[in-house]
This record gives sequence, structure tokens and C-alpha cells, in this order.
Amino acid sequence: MINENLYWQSFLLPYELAVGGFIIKLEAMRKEFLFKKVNNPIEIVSGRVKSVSSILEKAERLNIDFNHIPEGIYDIAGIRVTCKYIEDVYTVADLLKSRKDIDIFLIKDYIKEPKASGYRSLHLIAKYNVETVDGRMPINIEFQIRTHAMHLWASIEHTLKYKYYRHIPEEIQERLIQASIICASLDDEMTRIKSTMGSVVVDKVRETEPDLDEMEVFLNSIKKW
Ligand code: 0O2
Repeated sequence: MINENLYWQSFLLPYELAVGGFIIKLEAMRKEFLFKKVNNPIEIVSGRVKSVSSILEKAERLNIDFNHIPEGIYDIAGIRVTCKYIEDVYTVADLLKSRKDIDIFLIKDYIKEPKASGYRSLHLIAKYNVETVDGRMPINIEFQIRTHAMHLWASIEHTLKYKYYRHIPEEIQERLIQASIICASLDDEMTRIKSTMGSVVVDKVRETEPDLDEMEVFLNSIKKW
């Protein structure tokens, strides 16, 4: 048992390093936008390393051999960016595409084509080299970019999925699909409201110069999902 624990701790370590590193990188981008006093597309950055039970469940569901888990499961390291507007989701995607430290090899656009469940989000899956004490280790990392409305829907549906062991009763599934359609029209309406506001939409920025304590606040603001 101890050996098994040690195995998973060491297996997950590079993913933890990657998630921690990317939360800081994206928080830094958010901060840069705020300081530059331009529209900031990044509202909330969070991340998680997939739990062992969820990794094993997914491997079984997708029929992935135990030894092929690192190549076969893309979301062991997950970074989530929540945005105000759909347009911001694609702006964040472009920012990620232009980075030199990741190599995006798969894009799943569940906004243009929502899942049958009603799930909407943009997923970018990338190769990333983690620098470990034993050298460079390539891993997959998944970026999920979504609006607050998409996030509200996904977190409630996710809780229900766990509650019902992935078998949500049909009647609730149908209501979730309807709720997803309502979230999509809310996003569209927010986009229309934004375009009528035009150039007024600039995030509130501080009036005074930042001080050193800000740095601490910045690190404390790192959230887990
Ligand atoms: P955890 O460990 O609970 O966080 P899938 O077969 O659905 O797992 P797919 O469609 O290839 O996989 O998606 P992908 O890109 O591997 O990402 C899986 C993650 O995306 C999920 O993690 C969720 O965070 C999110 N996701 C994908 N589909 C749905 C959905 O229908 N509803 C919700 N709420 N979230 C979804 P897990 O599996 O929840 O893992």
C-alpha cells in the first residue's frame, strides 16, 4: 500500500509542478492586463491534478492500458481559465497558442459543438516539458477555457455526475440540456450588452501605484478547483 502511494505521488509530481507553474504564469498575464489598463480577458485561473481514482476510472472507460496512461489521458494536469465573455475565451486561446513553452496539438471546441450532455468549454491540449531534478519530462496538459455561465453549468453537472456515478436520471439530463441552452443565450446576451457598452468595458484598475504587499496578495490568490 505504501509502495502504491509512493508510486502515485512520484507519478503525479511532474503534473503538480506543471499545474503550479501555469497557474502562476496565467495569474501573471492577468496582472499584466490589469496594469496595462486594457481589457482583461482572464477572470479566474485555477488548476487541479486529476485524482488517482479519476485517472483509473478514465483509463478503464477509454480502455487505456495502465502503462499508456501518460500518453492516453490528456487531462491529468488541468488548468482552467474563466472569462466574462465568449470573445475573451478565444482571446485567451490565442494567447496560449502564441506561447513558446507549450505545443498545442489538439483543440476540442465544445462551445461551437457542445457535448450531448450540454457541456460547453474550449479545451486546448498541449505538450509541456517539465524541468525535474532528473531532467526534462514531457507531459500533456489540458487548458479548459470557459465563461462564468459555462462554468456554473459544468460545476453543477459535474457534482450531479459524481452523485449519480455518471448515470444522471434522464429527466435531469433533459433539464440540464435546457439549462445549458439558457447559459448559451446568457453568454450571447452579455456579448450584445458588451458591444453596446463599447469602449467603456475596461476592467476597474487601481488608481494608485501598487506596493510590495500586492505580490503577496497575488500569490495568495492562486486557487484550486
Ligand atoms: P475530474 O478528474 O473529475 O476533474 P471525457 O471522456 O468526457 O472525460 P473528453 O470529452 O475527451 O473526456 O474531455 P477531456 O478533454 O478529456 O476533458 C475531461 C474534463 O473536461 C473533465 O474532467 C471535465 O473537467 C471536463 N468535461 C468534459 N466533459 C464534461 C461534461 O460533460 N460535463 C462536465 N461537467 N465536465 C466535462 P473530469 O472527467 O470531470 O475529471
